Amino acid sequence: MGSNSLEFLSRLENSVLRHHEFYKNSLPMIASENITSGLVRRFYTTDFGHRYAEGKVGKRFYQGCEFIDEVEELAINLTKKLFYADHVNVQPISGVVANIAGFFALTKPSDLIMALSIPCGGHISHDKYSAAGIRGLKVKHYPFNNEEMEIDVDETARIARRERPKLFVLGSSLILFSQPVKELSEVASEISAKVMYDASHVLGLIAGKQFQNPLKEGADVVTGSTHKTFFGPQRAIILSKKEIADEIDRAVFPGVVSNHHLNTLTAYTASVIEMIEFGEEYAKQVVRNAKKLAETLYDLGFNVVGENRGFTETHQVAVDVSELGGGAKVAKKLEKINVVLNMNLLPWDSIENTSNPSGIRMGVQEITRLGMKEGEMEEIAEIFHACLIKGLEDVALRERVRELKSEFSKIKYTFEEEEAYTWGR
Ligand code: DSN
Repeated sequence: MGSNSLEFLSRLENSVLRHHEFYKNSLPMIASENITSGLVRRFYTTDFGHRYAEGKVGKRFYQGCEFIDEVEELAINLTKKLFYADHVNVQPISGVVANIAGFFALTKPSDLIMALSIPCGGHISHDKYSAAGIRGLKVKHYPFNNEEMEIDVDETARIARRERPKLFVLGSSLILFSQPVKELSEVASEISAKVMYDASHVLGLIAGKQFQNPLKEGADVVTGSTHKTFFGPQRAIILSKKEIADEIDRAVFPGVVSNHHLNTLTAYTASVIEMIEFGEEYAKQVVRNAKKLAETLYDLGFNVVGENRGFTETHQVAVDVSELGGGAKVAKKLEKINVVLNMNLLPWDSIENTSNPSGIRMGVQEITRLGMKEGEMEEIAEIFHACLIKGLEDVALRERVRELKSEFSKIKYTFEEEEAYTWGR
């Protein structure tokens, strides 16, 4: 091997090792991430990842798919059981791809849809900037009650009866509470519209029966990425009513997915088995932890969002830090002490305010997977207070984070606990 190649390999390995070391010593609190178990990681490295399987189970275009068909069929059947879904498609390779497929199945270009604005929590793919935009849809935002952090259903119904959108998009990226699926499904059936719920953030909480199951409340389609509160690799699923199964499947293939990254299919299937076994216990602890973190932050003087409704019913906590310098400044300050989260627009922010919005958003799903409980949430809130309000030294606080984390290095809620952040030989 040439000396340049050796040098490049060494740089590559060094970056990866330092990344792992950083996460080992940090509090990973990005609300859209999670960690996978050793079991799921083993299924991530199967030969399936070198193969192609276009089409449906039993109706492929290439040979060699016998065992891939067995796995995809198992994934479909287990997912149906877990979510009480009539129809399941497990092929989307990401949440945005699942949403694009949903839009292709349920709308035509230039149709009007209603969705949450990005400051009110809507995902970028629900809006004109991304998936809804490339489908050519017109997007009207729901009226939103900032105090209650919820969609104004009566006003939405009035707008919908007048403007007759073809689709209501629910589910969001900033999601603290359940949403009015039942109410908007009733309005939708009055005006022959459909309801699509993007459950990416709360999929594991739904599987664990700790959050609204949108299908049971009348949604036609549920999309969701499988790696936030769910135990899977980065991938997605679509659940739907039987009567729109064909439209969904056609929109996925040949619509927006060709091959569907089959090593992540095997990993996903293993994660569904983990969810069936451990999902309920995990989801309960996630919600308990988020509530405790939010309450403690509030007691320490932080402006925690959602006070009127008990702060949160999900894995997320949002804090308005505009008086502490804004989301960008606060998120960077926390990163210096190894706390990883993101700045976030809040409903009272302008969409233009992306460089330093009012808020920070955090999720407790990964630290819960590592076994943290209410006591650790109190300690984390104290660390936030010491860093952001008391202004204590970064070095001492980084050490406090490292010490706290050192007791939580293994992945729980799985069949065999294994180290979370080790990699390599
Ligand atoms: N943007 C991600 C999130 O953090 O919610 C989801 O795609």
